[in-house]
Amino acid sequence: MNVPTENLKYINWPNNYGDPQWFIHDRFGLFIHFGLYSAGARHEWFMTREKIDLQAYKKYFDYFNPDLLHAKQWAQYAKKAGVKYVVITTKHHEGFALWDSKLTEYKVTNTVIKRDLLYEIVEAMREEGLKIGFYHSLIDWNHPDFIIDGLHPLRDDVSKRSLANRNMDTYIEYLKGQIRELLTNYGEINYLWFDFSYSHRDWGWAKGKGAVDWRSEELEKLVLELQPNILLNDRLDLNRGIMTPEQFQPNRLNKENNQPVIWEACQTMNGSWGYHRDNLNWKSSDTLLKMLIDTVSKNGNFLLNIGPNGRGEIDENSVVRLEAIGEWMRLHARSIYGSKQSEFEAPIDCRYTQRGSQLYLHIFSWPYKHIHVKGLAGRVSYCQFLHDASEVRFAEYDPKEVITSTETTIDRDSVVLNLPVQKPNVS
Ligand code: FHN
Repeated sequence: MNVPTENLKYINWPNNYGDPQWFIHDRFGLFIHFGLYSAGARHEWFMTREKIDLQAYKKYFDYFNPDLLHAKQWAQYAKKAGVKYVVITTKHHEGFALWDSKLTEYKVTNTVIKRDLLYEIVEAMREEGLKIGFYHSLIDWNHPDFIIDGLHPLRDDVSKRSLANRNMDTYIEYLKGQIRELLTNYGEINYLWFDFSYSHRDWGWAKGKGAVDWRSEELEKLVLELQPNILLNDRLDLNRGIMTPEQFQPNRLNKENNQPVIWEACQTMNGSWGYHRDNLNWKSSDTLLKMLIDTVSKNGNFLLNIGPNGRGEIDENSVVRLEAIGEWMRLHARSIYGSKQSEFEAPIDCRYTQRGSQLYLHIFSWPYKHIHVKGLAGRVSYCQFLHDASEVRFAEYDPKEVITSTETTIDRDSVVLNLPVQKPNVS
């Protein structure tokens, strides 16, 4: 495949992966964690954290009935929030299939709801023009042949079962079979988000299996055979694909060997990926918005998570934040879509995002008395504050007209932009 020139500047992006231009342009995605754990209402890991054995956990399967799930409503919230793609959990670590898999009885069409919810969600998102990503867990706490390891103490029922009876190769064939179902029966899938394995990166929390255990090369080959234009993240532990740091904001451009990589920060609204009834660590809309802007200012994508509850509803706390971000995006999406990090260093407590020659100054703290904008001399013909102080638009660069300073009084404060005359020392 002829890799577009833009990609050539990104290392760890194999020629046989899909063209990432849409991803790099779109910048903003919605992560959706939804499964049996949503009915448990206390984080998607509660089965392991509380050492609940498979038999006891089965009650969530027996009672799972998201009767208030209206996929069209989910899609409308996503669209209005300004996201351009969604990544939905097909199967999380619990092993429950959100689609009508022929390879397991542990699936949504065997629950009270009986419907293939993944199909409904995918169709509704597509109708809103959103690209489709599938999250798929390599880990499977339900499958009899999956050898559980990793961060948390083994559940009693697992340690009782002799590990000798487990055959990871049998599990990997099952894993490949379900990937085949997902990438064959649901139309074009734009992004595959495997989870999780990070033995090659020192991000602390990820232990356990790696590319050899997952037979990652085979999985990758199968995915690309079924969906040749698909993008993959880097959690097959092959050190290639979209780098996906989670729950933290890198403090600099993500690079490897000093070359930019394609990366995406995934963040929760409240510290829990799956619905958590009692979790009170909600980030404000303002904080989430700044994280989006900060990520783009560092040439990354922002994947914001929601965890619908066991009835299939997106809770009010999440809706409020989606709507607030959507209102900002209504005014300023042009500083996000198609934008990336600027060649200039932004003033303190500000961020630049740049789209072509259009520079956007995002002012994070307000009121602001003076902003000294360095290194733009000769590159800016005028600066104007649009109606919302979170965006200042520098017009097209015009080397002829140089302004040395501009004073613009805006509704909340006057701001002085000093534009030195020397040529920018663009490094
Ligand atoms: O263990 C999972 C977790 O539940 C969640 O799905 C996140 C999302 O990036 N990935 C893993 C590590 O935290």
